[in-house]
Formats: sequence, structure tokens, C-alpha cells
Amino acid sequence: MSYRFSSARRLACALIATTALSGAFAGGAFAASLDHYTVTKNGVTLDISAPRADIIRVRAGDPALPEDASWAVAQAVRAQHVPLNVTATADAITVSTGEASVRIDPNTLAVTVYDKAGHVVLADARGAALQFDPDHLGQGFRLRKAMPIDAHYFGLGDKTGPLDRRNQAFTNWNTDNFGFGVATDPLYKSIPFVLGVDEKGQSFGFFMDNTWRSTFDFGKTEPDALDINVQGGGVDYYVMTGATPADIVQDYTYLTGKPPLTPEWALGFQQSHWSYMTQAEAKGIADRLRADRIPSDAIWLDIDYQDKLRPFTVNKDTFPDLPKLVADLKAENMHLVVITDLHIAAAPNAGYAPYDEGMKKDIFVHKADGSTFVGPVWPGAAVFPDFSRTAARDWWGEQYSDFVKMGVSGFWNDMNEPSVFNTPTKTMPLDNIHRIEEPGFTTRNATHAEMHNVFGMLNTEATYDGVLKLDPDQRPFVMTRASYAGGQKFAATWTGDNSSSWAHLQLSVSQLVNLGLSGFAYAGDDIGGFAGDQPSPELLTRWIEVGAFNPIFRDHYQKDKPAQEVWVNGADQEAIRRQYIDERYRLMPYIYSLADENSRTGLPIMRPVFMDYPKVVAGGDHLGGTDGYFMLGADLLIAPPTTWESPAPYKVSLPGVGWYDYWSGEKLASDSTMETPKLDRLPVFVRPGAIIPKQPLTQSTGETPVGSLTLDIYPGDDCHGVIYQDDGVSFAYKAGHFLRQSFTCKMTASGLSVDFAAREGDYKPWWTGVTLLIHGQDAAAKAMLKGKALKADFDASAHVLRIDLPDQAKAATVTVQR
Ligand code: MIG
Repeated sequence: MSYRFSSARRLACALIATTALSGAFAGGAFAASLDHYTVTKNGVTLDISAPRADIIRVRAGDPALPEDASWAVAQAVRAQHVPLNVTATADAITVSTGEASVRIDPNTLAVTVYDKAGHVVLADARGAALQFDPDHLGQGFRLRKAMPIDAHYFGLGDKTGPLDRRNQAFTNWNTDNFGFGVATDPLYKSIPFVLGVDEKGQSFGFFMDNTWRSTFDFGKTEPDALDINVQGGGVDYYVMTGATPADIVQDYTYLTGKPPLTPEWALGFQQSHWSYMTQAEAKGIADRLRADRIPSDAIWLDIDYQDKLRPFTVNKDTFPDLPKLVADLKAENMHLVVITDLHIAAAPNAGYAPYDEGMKKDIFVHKADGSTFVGPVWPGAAVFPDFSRTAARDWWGEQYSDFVKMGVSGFWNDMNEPSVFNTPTKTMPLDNIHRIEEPGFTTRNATHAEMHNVFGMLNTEATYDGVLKLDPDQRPFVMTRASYAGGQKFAATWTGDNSSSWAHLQLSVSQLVNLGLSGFAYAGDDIGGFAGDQPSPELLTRWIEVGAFNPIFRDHYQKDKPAQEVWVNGADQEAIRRQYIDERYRLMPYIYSLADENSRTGLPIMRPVFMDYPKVVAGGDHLGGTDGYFMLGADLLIAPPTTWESPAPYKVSLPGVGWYDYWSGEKLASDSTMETPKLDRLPVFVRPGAIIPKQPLTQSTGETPVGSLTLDIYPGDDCHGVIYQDDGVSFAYKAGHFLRQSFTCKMTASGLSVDFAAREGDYKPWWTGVTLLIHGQDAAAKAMLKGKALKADFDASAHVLRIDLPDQAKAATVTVQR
């Protein structure tokens, strides 16, 4: 048996030399402090380190460890090494950070990770837990982890199927899957991150940082094992040991990065279609939205605005003056987003600069024989920038120059799995050659099999960085279809080509919730459904209602399908839809404050109920009936019917007592309530203890609201809320030009008090006053500010006490007494 200890960067406290350690072990036991711990057995090398005290990293190879490089985890993060306390005896090696520990069986190298309290977080399965080259193809590995009977699994991005991944199996292989069904796999993204929660509420995270095709089988084949097969590359995974699901998501986004704060307009309602065919048609859609008073922020141009479907061109016949369209839209506070697919037309000597220049600079992916790979996509024969090269990403970024100068606000990277037509694999040959030229990586060639799953993310990195470089004062907005773990740093995403059916509307909840848990806080689906038949009036209305509470809210639909804009199906349907879109704009201060929270913590905007209430996991497969619900932030719970199209009454199970009905303000008597589906009512409930900032209705985020900020206060335990504001578009917030203010409320024997904390940042708000709407009150309430009586109105039917205050920039307390 041989042990090898190494420590690339010796810690001051590692006073005992490696040789002395081995000597000590030969005598029976040893103890030491190291920055990582390596052990070999039967030719296999295992390496344990900890970038943070609650996160264990495991690497393994046969015989050598894989290169310490990653597309997902920044070098600065991987370079962090928490000191490890290592003790060993003949039967166990224990490696501890103080917060988490790993026990390694020296005979089998089986690994068990424990939390601080000594509970097992994640253990290797019995039997062969790590096998190299299981398929005898000369590469790949298989890893098996024990699956406790009470554990439930989430994450993996927008995979189809129920919210809980248990008893299902999935493939990570970015795939253009037009018209996918509710159980189709794989789809467009590969995010090999799993959040586990057991019925005691204990959580863990597992991230396999490997870009190769992989499968995750959650007990489908073997009931008590999470069986992971990876077709190439090295074993490099992280186990996150935080106590709660929220801790785990924060750990995961500590590793892979947090989304940058979005431009606020991207939280508004957006209208898209494949395609608005002319400049006049696109302008007409914006005009109709304004005329119909449908609040909205962006119009999207799909592929047909281009000349011969060639990226970075404009069809001058149908879009004669794109700068004018941008300016016309801007005059209506409307933004323009344009598609820019990655497949550059292979059109030599046709005056198409992206091809001619790109060829001159050798930008495109090669075939195995070294020639440029050409495959058919929208423009016909096309070539594909090799985004793993920094030079190719820089070149790609420069292509945006004209659009950025024109004032186009956002860019849409579609087809970046990459999708290739007329081939059964739907993508490029696996032996195509990419060139890795990337700080932190050894410069080398890599096959498409290795780069496929990360290709789309690198496409978005190139877009984000390029657009930012062209206009360093504006927050870029990029939308992508394909991505990999960590892609949230560069782009928002949507779930691709869904269909107009109730089943797909239902599916969108688990897809978007799992995307949020997987780092992608900015996610949406095609509202109304992309493919399929025209949605029924009721389906489109319901979808708009739900979308109003999703992070990204975009109506988009396929070519050759009847119109799907908000006004189709007549005035009655439009009125309901408008009511929900209006509500989203009133809620914009709350939603934008969630975006601020996400940019600092990584916590999702749209969440499962179990994130804040892990005890619902004890309800089994359906999480106590909450697996079809979702939350917008910690305060709003959206509870659609379990069977969406059914008119039958259904029971809503809330995670506690004292919740409020969002629409009526009524406080519910128990922790459940009955709902009878009605088209104009999407059941939304409010956490007791919520303080929700709202604003007067505007028609876009670019329009300044007039009047007071409203704080809707729902008395209850742990009563708090926050507002975040800034200019919504620039990076001035990074220099302190923002406003963040938190509020709390306390119940007292005679009433309650509301505290305003002092404001952070120097951004000057639009409001001139603050209106408190205190729910669940009675007529006897009287209010005071700093000992001075306040005028308060009581609305007896809604049990709301309304208090109008001047703006409260400083710390202040309002008391309400009976
Ligand atoms: O092969 O650009 O998912 O949203 O409208 C279809 C046309 C290509 C697929 C996208 C869809 C978009 C469509 N695109």
C-alpha cells in the first residue's frame, strides 16, 4: 500500500514534512495540516481539497489526476485551499476542514462526506463506486453514490419530468429538440449539478465538473444508487455540505458564479415571434402594445430580419432602416433584441465579412483532417467559430459593433448546441477539432465530444464580453438556448421549443424552478407555447398569468402559426391578460430587489416552496403537494391547479398558517385552502411577515412612476422586506449609485411597529412619499411617527390600514396602536 502526500502551496501550519508524515504513518497513525490531500491505491489517484470550508472537491484519475482546469469554476476559486486536518489509521483516513469532513477507506478509496455535526452528506454506494473506462473504450468513468430512501433530487437545469429527479435518468448532451415532449431528454443545456434534500430537511450539493456526455440515473436502474456515467475526461466533483437548500445554491454559485444584475427592462414583458418580417410590422407590434396599454419593454427580431439568414447582416428590403426602428422604439420606451446565431454563412467572396475575415483569421472549428468544418444550418452551408479560443471569442464580440452603435439593447444566441441540419446527430461530428487556448488550461486540441456541452456557454461568454467591451457603461443582455454550468454569468436562458399545451405550461414550472436552483435565475419559457397548434384563449390567458410571476416574461411563437400576441382572442381575454401584466409592473420594485439579491447571493428569483420550507420534503414525492407550486422570491407563493385544465376544486397546501391571499388581502385561517379554478384568478398567496414594495403602474420600466412607493405589509413572524433601486441600465450602482433600504415590522401587545432602516447608496428615488398598506387590521388602529399622530385611513372591506408618509430616507419607526 503506498500513500503519497502533496501540498502545492505548503501552509505555514504544515510544519511536519511529507516524509516525516509517511514515517509517522508507517508507525501506525499520523496527523497533519495540508492544503490538499492525495492518496493512491492500485494505480488510482484520489485528491481531496476544499475551496471553502463547507465545500469538498474530489479529483481522481487512473493513474494521474486530470488537469486542474475548468470552464465552470474560476481559477481564483479553485486556487482557494482551506487548510485540511488529516488523520489516518490503517482503516480510515479522515480529512476535515472544520465544517465538513471526508472519510476515505484506504483499501477501496471509497469516499464519505460528512457535515460539521457528523451526519453523512453523501457517501459512495456499496460495491464498485468508482470505475475507470467502464465501457472499455479507453476513456470515461462511472461513479456511484448511495441514494438514501428519503432523499429527493433537484437541479440539472431545465430537464423535463417532475420537479423531483428521483427515479428518473437523464443525459447531459446539448440537443436542439424542436417540439420536445414533457419527457423528452436530452434538451438544450447540460448542468451537471444536483441539489439533494432529505425528508429531515438536510441538504447537499453535487457538481460534476466535466463537459463530456454524461448520464445521471437517480435510482431508475438501481433503486438505491445515484449512478453517474461520464464518457471522457477526469473525475472532478464538488460536494456542498450547507444545511439548507438555500445554502447549497449559494455554495454552487460561489463555485460557478452569479448572474450579473440584469438591465431592468429585461424583467418587463417582451414580445417576440419567428418572425416579425418587416420593420413596419415590428414597429406596429410595439405601437399596438402601447395603444392597448399593455405594459411592455422589448420587441424581438428573429432570423428573418437578416439578409439571406446570414448572421450580422440586415435585409435592407424588409428592414430598410434598422437604426430608425431602434430610435422609434426607444421613443416609446421599447427596447430591441435581435437574434445573432453562431453559424456564419460559408459564403466566400460575396462581400460577407464575417466569413471572409473569419477564414483569414482561422476562426472556425476544424474537422479531424484539419480543414474547416462546414455544415448546413439556416444560411445554408455554415462555419462555426471555435469559441474555446480567446481569439475567436474576441473576434465574435467585435461582430456586434454596428448593432451596439445603433442602440440595439439585447442579443439572442440561438442554435448554439450547436445545431446542425440534415444529420441524425443534430450536431457536428464528434471528432471535429477545437483548439483550447485559454488561461488556466494547457493549450491543446480537444475533440468536439469534449467541447460540445460547453460550446453554447462559450458562445454567450463571447457575446457578453464583446457587447460589454463595445459599450462598457451598459449592462449587456444576452439570451441563450444552450449552456453549461456557470453559463449564468453570461446569459439569461429560455427552455427552447415548447408546445402550446396545458402539459407544457405545467412543465414550465418544474423547468424554471430547476433552472433557478441550477444557477440560472433569469429564465423563462415561450409564453403561449412555441410549437403546436394555436393555444386556446384560456391557455394563452393562463400562460400569461403564470408568466407574470416568472423571472423572464416573453411571448414567442413559431413561424406559420396564428398570431399569439396579448390581444388575440378579443377584449375580454385581453383585459384579463392586461390585469396580470399590469400587476407585474406594479410589483417591479419587488422583482428588481430579487434581482439585486440574486446578484449578491445567487439565490434564485423563482423558487420551489422547499427552498424556504425544507420541511415540505417530508411530504414525499410530491413534496406535500407543493411540487407544482412556485415562489417568486421568499414572499409570494403561486399555486396553480394540479391538473391545469381541470375545473375541479382543489386544495392548496401552504407551508404554514397565517398566509394571506394576495388579491383580496384576506388572512387564511389554516395552512390550506380550497380553490375553484377561475380563468381570471391565478391563486397567489403571501407569506405572513412579508413587506412587499410596489409602485404605481407604468407602461414600461423606462417610464418613471409618479407618486408614492407602496409597502404592502402582511403582519406575521420574521416580518421584513427590502427595496433596491438604481438607474436600471448602467454600472453606476457599482460606484454606490443605488438605493437599498430594508424594513422590518414587529408585533407588540397593543399593535405593531414598522421600522425603516437607514438607506444604503446615494441613488435618488422617484417617489416623493411612502404609503404603508398594513393588512389584517381592524378599525381601532391609530398610527404615530416619532410620537406624532399620523393620518390613517381604514378600508373595512379589505382590513387594510393605509398610512401616507413623506419619504423616509433615514431610520424611522411608525407605530400602530389600538
Ligand atoms: O430552427 O430562429 O428555439 O425560438 O424562433 C429553429 C428561429 C430556430 C429555434 C428557437 C426559436 C426560434 C427559431 N429557432
